[in-house]
Amino acid sequence: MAEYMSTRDVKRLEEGSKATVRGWVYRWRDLGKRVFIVVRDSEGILQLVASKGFTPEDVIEKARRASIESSIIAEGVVRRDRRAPGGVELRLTNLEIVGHAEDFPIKGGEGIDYLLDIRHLWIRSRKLTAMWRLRHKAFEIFREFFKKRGYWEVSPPMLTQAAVEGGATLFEVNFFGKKAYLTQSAQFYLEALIFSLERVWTLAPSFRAERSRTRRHLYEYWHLEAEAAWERMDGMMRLVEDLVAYTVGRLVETAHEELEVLGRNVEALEPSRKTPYPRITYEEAINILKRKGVKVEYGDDLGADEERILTEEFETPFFITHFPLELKSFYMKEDPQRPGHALAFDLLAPEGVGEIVGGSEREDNYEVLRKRIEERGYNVDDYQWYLDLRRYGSVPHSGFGLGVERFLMWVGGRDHIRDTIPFPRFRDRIYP
Ligand code: NSS
Repeated sequence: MAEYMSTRDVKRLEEGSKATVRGWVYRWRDLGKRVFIVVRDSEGILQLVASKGFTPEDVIEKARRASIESSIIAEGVVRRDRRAPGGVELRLTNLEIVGHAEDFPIKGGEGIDYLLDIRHLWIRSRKLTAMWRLRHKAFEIFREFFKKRGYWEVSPPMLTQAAVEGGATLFEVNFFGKKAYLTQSAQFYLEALIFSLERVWTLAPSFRAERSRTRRHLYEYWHLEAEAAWERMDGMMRLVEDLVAYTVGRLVETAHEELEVLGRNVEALEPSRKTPYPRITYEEAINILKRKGVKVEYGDDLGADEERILTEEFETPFFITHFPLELKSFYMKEDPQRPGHALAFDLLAPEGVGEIVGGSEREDNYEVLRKRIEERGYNVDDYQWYLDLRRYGSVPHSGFGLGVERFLMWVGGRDHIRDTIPFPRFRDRIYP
């Protein structure tokens, strides 16, 4: 039985070593005396060469029939050659075609709608594969970070009975004849869990029936959320910037190949490895926009366009704080120093990406919170369990949510969110 090696490991072998690899035909060229195959596996690509005089005739014949995307097992001898991708090629001694591929429907240059219909095949591309690997590494680093900080990982429900972030983006589910919803955020469940675990986090899907179809909105996205008892807004902002700077730093160190395949200018990420990140208030943000000739007034919400213009002012992520209360969610605490303003923060990523994190200190007083729920016209009964948390040992607390795909858009240098998740749910498609 042959020992299989990854294409990456083959590149570390000495000239003349024997190796067996398996993967899929990525490129193919027949030059008569020689057939070149580039094979790809999860670790990268490797050039295989079948040449007359070295490779047995029947193996050369098989190499001729190895169509693009066929799965193959190849045996050969390592040769160092500057012209080969990665500087190494394998001179074939044997080849098995395991699964012959029909004419592959992606050849390059196809339109986006066509490609989305065959997403299940498109996800094999080198760029997208680099993104899945980057994503995996980011998930690992997030977990590492929270472990270091003493946060407990918890598992909130996906089926819920009320809105966290307003009714407009709720997905309704028929729950045995009753109305239920897909979760918009784990926040309220995390808040319930801090009364025993104090510091908790989770990484789970969130669902938003967004009205706006933009390049940064999904209907289903992965949400990294954390909540901490005793923590005030400032401490939570420090946690968020540490998390982002740590993750960016570790990705730059451990994912340079992925970032290179993605064509990311890694230099641009360097400044973001250092904290603190700049902090501006909502009012300052409005003034910057006005100075830049944008038509906005104090009290307006900041949309994607305004955010993009603000990102021109910074080369790292930056916080916007102290939004007018009515612009933000009902559960946010009012700043006693600045009545009418929320102890809330957004973190915006540079290079045009915009908001990647939303967080706040939470209102921890029963009466105040109840009044807020009523003022917004929500049904108090739906939120009774949430209000209860303020009746039994209430505690100051804060938390945040980071949109994983938004974060990957920035780090991976993608200008559309669909490039950051294998099967994106956006526009009106749920296929494949
Ligand atoms: O609505 S958020 O701003 N805030 C919350 O959901 C809080 N309840 C989180 C918390 O404090 N635990 O969403 C948080 C982030 C936001 O900054 C985006 O990065 C991301 O979630 N987000 C999205 N990403 C992709 N697609 C959509 N539709 C989307 N909506 C929010």
